[in-house]
Amino acid sequence: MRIEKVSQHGMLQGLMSEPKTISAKYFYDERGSALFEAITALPEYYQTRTEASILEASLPKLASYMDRPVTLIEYGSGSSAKTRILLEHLSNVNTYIPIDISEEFLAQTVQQLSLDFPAIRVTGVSADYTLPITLPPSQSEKRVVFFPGSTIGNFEPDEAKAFLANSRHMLHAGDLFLLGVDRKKDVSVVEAAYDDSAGVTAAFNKNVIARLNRETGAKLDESAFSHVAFYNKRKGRIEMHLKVRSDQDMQGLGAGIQFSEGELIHTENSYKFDESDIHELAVAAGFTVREILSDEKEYFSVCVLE
Ligand code: AVI
Repeated sequence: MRIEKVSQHGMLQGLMSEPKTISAKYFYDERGSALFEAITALPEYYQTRTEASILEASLPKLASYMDRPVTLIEYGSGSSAKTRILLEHLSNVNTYIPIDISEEFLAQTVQQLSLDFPAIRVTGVSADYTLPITLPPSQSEKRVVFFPGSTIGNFEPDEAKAFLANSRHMLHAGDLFLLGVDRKKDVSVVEAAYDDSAGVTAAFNKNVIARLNRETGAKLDESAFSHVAFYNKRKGRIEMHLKVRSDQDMQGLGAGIQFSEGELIHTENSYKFDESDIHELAVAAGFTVREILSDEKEYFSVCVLE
């Protein structure tokens, strides 16, 4: 009976397992998405600004790869902030297809970009980009997929390979895949990025408890969970967890699920990559690595895959 009830909300699935998990996809409700935007501007979260600086510094190089009319396709485009750098400077991009799950957000982005870039045809596709997608027809000769932000790091290694391999199927010889990846580096730098001094990442992580309360009637005490983030060196990933500070019983749809003091709920993995990881991933998915563009400290890379 309880299992039947639990299956009514996806967030509860992982809470039935041992150890308990909540899929990272549940971070991104309206508040979670706003908190993530705030994370990208934090001093400790170097990823976003570093990737933008790599793109800016690499524009001539990127332009040389885009020697023919290009359709730029972006997975999980959000506000398309980084893409603006490409749209502004890569004159061969004549079509831009942002793909995002949030239809409302996408509509706003498409409207604004169409005004800002009247020469570029902007067609939004509202879809879950991890599933097969049919793209609108385009007249360009070359397709370039852009998947920034090291979102690939939130996939498990096998999922990442399968996802890239699937994406490759919609590309033809000479098309490109631009993949943003966060690099392996000093542990203290990575851990600070996931446990910032202003507590924004902690709020982002704990927002899933608020969401459980709202959407399943769980009646959990939000202050009874604390944010934990650490680098797992063996697996090459940052792990985020919620630590239970005092025993809690869920109400509502998840009635019967109990949290014990000291228990960890695993909420996210964020894999980091060195050069050999990048090659292994690309080759397993059927791509060739044309070039790895990085900042001076090699904190982040934009990989040009073909
Ligand atoms: C979206 N993704 C690439 C972010 C990351 O760094 O793994 C999500 C995030 N989690 C905590 N801070 C940011």
